[in-house]
Amino acid sequence: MAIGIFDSGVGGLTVYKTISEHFPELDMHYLGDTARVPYGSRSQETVINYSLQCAGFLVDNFDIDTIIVACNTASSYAIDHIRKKFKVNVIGVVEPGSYSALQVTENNKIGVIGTRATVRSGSYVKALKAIRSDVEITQTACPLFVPIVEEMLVDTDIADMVVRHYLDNMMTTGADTLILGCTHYPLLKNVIAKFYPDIKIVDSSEAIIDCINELKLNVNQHSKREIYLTDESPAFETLKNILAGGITAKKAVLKP
Ligand code: DGN
Repeated sequence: MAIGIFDSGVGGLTVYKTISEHFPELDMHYLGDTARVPYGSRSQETVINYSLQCAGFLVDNFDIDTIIVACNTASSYAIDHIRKKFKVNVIGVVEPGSYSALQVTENNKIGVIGTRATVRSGSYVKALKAIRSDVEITQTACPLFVPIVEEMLVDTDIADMVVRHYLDNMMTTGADTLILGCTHYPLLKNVIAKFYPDIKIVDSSEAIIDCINELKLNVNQHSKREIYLTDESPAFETLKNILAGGITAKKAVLKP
């Protein structure tokens, strides 16, 4: 048995890396839809359609029993559709991230950052309120964070300026907890912590580890790792050594 992970591109490798570290013996197949990234600026209908194709690729080609929807945008719009269509376990990042944030907040005030589409969907707000209705939530879309990560600008003044540009206002709301609601944002964790050392940062990729543990998956001891991309990706070449152990990507062709 194995896990299939998909993302709109290569950002989901943050999730792949976290799972690899926690479950080194598990077989994992990653699909990045690099031909059609970003999902964050697309319509709900398109995100659902693309996400079903990605899930279909994983189910058709590998003996998987679990799909991890690493992409927050896809998790926000398509998780119910994927659960309905495929008879495997489906874990997204929104519910586990919300649950973790509610575990750590001390003042019941939570900030959520993500792509425009994730923020617009209100998925984190719904998930948080479903668990605790009186929680106070502030959301901010941070569209420049993705290019900063993919252009390897994390350790520069540009990253510092952009982090402050998006987050200074949010920090005045008194939120004590911040959900990183986008695959790329964990790579900016240190920059965020540098400017807002008191904020508790929730990384959804870590939050899903408990969900995988709960599934009690049978492991084969193969530790097979495969990465598929729907198109060449300069961002993959940039990030593969940091996030994917230097593995070479194979070409994926998705069925329409
Ligand atoms: N993977 C996307 C997400 O987590 O929302 C970010 C990249 C994108 O599609 N914009």
